[in-house]
Amino acid sequence: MGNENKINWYPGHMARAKRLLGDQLSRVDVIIELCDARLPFSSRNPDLIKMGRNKQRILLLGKADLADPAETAKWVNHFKSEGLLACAAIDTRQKAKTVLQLIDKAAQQAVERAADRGIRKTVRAMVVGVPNVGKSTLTNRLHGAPIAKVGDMPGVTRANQWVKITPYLELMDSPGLLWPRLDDPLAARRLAYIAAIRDEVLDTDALAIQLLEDMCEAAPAALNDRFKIKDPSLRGVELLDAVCKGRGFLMKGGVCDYDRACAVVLDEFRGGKLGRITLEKYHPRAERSEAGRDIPAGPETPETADSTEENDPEE
Ligand SMILES: Nc1nc2c(ncn2[C@@H]2O[C@H](COP(=O)(O)OP(=O)(O)OP(=O)(O)O)[C@@H](O)[C@H]2O)c(=O)[nH]1
Ligand SMILES: [Mg+2]
Repeated sequence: MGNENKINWYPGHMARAKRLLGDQLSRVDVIIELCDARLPFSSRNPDLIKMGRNKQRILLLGKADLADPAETAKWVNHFKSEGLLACAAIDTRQKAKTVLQLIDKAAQQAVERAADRGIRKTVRAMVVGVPNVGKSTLTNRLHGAPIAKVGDMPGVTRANQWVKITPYLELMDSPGLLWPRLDDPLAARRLAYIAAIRDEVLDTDALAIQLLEDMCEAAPAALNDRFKIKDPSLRGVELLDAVCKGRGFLMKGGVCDYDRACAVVLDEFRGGKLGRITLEKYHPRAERSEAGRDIPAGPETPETADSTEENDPEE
C-alpha cells in the first residue's frame, strides 16, 4: 500500500454504477446509507453523501457487532447531533425491525402528504454505501428471504435491484461505490483492512504487515492472544515471523509460510477474531462536515495527535 496512488480501486464499473444510481434518485423517497461501524468516517463515500443531500436520509453503522460498542455509541451521537434524521448501529444480519421503523419515520411526511390527497403511497428507499458493508445482507433481511447475492468480498452486487419489502415499501439494493479520488492513504488502507477494496489490486502481504503494526498500537493484548506476539514493538517482517512461529505456520525445514500468515491475519481481523476494534475512534476533530470530506479525520486519540499518523514511514 506504499504506492496507493497507483492502485485502481475505482474499477470502470463503478463510474457506470454511480450513473445508474443517479438515474434512480428521482424515484426514491429515502436514502439508506450504510457504512462500517469500524470505520465510521472513512467508509462514508462523499459522492453518496452529496447525492442524497435533498432526500430523507438514514445512516446505518453496519457490522456494529465487530466494532467497539462504546465508540459506536459516540459516533451515533455525533451523526445525530449533525442533524441526520436517523442513525443507528446495527448488525445487518439481525435487526430488520429497527430499520423498518427508521424508514417509516423518514418517509412519514411524504406518506402523510399523499394520504391528504387520498392516496396510499408506496415508499421507495435505496440502500447505498461502499463495497462489502452489508447492503445486500440488509436487503435480504428486510425482504425476509435471500433475494440479493451476498459474499464476503467487495463487488458482489453488480446492478441495482428493486425488491418488494411490503405492499407499500420497495427497496433498491445497489453496487458498492468508492470514489475516484481516494487520496487519503490512511483511509485507503483502512478500507482495505475491512475489505471494501478488492484484495486483487493490493499488495496483501504489505497490507497484513501494516495491519499487524497498527494492531500493535491499538490492540496489543489481542495480538498476543491470537498470534502470540509478545513484543508489540516488533515491526515489519519480524512481526510476520512472530505470527508464523506463534501459530505454527511453518513449511519444510521450519521456513515461515508468509502467504498463509498474511491471509490468516487479514481474515481473522475481518472476521472479528481479534475482538471488537474500531479503527477510527471518535474525536471531535474527526467530524465530517455534511458538505463533504473537507475536515480531515482527526487523530486516534487527542493525546497521540502528533505521533501516530504523521510519523508512519509508509505515508
Ligand atoms: N459480522 C457481520 N457481518 C456482516 C454484517 N452484515 C453483512 N455481513 C457480512 O459481510 C459480507 C458482505 O455482505 P454483503 O451484504 O454482500 O455486502 P454488500 O455491501 O452488499 O457488498 P457489495 O455488493 O460487494 O458492495 C458478507 O459476508 C456478510 O455475511 C454484519 O452486520 N456483521
Ligand atoms: Mg451487495
